[in-house]
Amino acid sequence: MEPRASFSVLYKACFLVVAACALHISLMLLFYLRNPSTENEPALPRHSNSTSRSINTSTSLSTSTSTTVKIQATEASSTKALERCPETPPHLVGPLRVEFSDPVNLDEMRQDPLLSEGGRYTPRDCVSLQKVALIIPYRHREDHLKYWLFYLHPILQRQQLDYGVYVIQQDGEDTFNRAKLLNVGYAESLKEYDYNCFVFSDVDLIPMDDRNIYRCFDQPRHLAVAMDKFGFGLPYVQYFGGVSAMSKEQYLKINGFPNNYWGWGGEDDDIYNRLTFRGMSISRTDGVTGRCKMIRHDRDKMNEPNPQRFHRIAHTRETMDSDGINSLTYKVLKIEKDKLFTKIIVDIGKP
Ligand SMILES: [Mn+2]
Repeated sequence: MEPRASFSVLYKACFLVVAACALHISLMLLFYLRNPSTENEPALPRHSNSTSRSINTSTSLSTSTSTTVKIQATEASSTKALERCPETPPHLVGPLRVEFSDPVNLDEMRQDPLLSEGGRYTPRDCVSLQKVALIIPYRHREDHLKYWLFYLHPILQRQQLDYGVYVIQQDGEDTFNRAKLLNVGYAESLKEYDYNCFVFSDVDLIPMDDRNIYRCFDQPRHLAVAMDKFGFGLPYVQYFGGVSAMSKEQYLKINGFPNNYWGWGGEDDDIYNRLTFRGMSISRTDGVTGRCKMIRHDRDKMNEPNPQRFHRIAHTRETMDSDGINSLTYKVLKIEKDKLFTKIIVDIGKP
């Protein structure tokens, strides 16, 4: 081939390549000018990706935020959803078998995870209608206390009470003073929790029907309605002994209980006088639901019938404003926490 011819071929080829390139560039330019965003095409997916990721992130963030909000709402609504317990507790069983012949074992009860130290219990599935302090005046009655704890804890739990058990032990061997110990129980239990109802129970009295609810009512409540020792009836209509319940307001309205009834008897009649003098009356359940059993026992030493009781009962009206929770003095010697009760050992002086 001639060099000139080969040059011409080369020239043509180069021209074609340049022309193709020019066409390509101009087409590209044209395409770009018509649709500028296309230039970002390689970037776009990343950008959109990052946008969508950031959207995702913010979505997931907002999702997680809304989840948190939802959780908080659920928590709030679950506390809100924890409704007041019903007026009639749903798990009551009615008449109960109460026997004092076989000894009781409290070990199993002490394992109860629903009970907390000091004999405290709060229902988990609803908000209890009342905060109840159970107050037991006490001395030398260990066996009776075992039965009381054995029978009462399950009953009080079925009754859906937010409760605590306080055993108020009179220290020393001087004459027993039930009413003063009850006053101490009122004052001491309130130091631990905002109780609004107080059940004052002898250690040897066990209800035979869990429908007799150990809480407070519009009027002071008498709970030992039909004791076996009185032939399952009341010894007299005004009887307010054994087990009774008063709201904080009712208790304060009568200035609490008398502090100067040393020995057996009379203090419950004084309390009855107080509540009538303040325009209140006794509330009770019926004579069947109100049945209860007393653990048979000999009279305690240093709890002889109080010979002054009749004289004192006759003067409640004059004495009640100066003798009561407003004049109570005592000294706490020891506070013991058992799983099933709080024992407060107290020096209340002597007659
Ligand atoms: Mn008794």
